[in-house]
Amino acid sequence: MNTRTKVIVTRRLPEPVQDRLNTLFDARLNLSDKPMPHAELIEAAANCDVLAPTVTDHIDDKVIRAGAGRLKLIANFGAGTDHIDLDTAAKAGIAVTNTPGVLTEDTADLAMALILAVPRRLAEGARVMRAGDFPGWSPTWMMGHSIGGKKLGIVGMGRIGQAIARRARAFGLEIHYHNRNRVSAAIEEELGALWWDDLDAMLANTDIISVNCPKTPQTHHLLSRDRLSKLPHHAFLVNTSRGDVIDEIALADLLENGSLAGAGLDVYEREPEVEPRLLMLDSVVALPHMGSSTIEARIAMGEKMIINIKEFEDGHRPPDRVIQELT
Ligand code: 8YV
Repeated sequence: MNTRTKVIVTRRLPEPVQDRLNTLFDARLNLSDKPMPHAELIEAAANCDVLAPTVTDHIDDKVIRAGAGRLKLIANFGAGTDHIDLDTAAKAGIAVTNTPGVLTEDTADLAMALILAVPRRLAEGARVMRAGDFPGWSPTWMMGHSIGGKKLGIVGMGRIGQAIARRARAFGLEIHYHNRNRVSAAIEEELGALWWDDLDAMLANTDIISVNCPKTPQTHHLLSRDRLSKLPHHAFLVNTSRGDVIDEIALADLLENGSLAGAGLDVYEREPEVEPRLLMLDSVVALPHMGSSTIEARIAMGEKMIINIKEFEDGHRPPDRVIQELT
């Protein structure tokens, strides 16, 4: 009888991670990388000790209940756990872990790239070149907006928000932030960051907004149509968190009618679907959810996931346990 811990991984992971999983556990990998339909997730949950999903898997109450009995741990590959029904998992006594920290710097780099790319019209310029439409230099052509001296409003000052603030300071941006809890005075001082208790007031006073809060029931459409309308018309909006935090249709409406100057988006409300108008506008730089997509981050995420499984298997408290208050 096989007594090794059975781990089912829902997507293909970098080779060194898969090799390590094979060495340590009785691992069932997904070499084709085809996302598992809901019925397959249910079947997987019922037949493993550890399920290792990613953001593309909807681990709802049905999947979790199917696992009740054998399934002991959901070891997510990724930091966000909004795709997992944490409440049902807690009630079923199934632990959940994630992989925070190791993707912070890479995600912050991508956010900073969008903060630069949208006002400076980088994607538009690259499209012009590719189309062979460069008419030669002109004093008034392709004018964007300066970055230095602008006010950056960070919505969600966790690890990634802070890492963006560090980068943004070097580009001469003024740092403003809104967060449920004010960060420590030492961090505020280091980042030169000004806390706004009132999100609406901050939005009305910033030039570039960066969304970095997690998706929770409280942050669903935090940037609603009403809030987006409070942004100055010259404002740019960047989202590398979760699409659901912004009302995507309202965003497209406001960009289309010029009530907002531009947007840099890496995440969408209904991935992989994207509101088509966002892909047509020159003022939008749209990326395919690639914030943590570096080989270094993805291997580190895999290693973190494996450490969580191993510690759990050995009877220890896994380092990245996601704690859910029971409701
Ligand atoms: C990951 C992310 O690539 O970690 C997260 O929460 O959004 C991404 O950067 C993805 O979640 C992998 O599951």
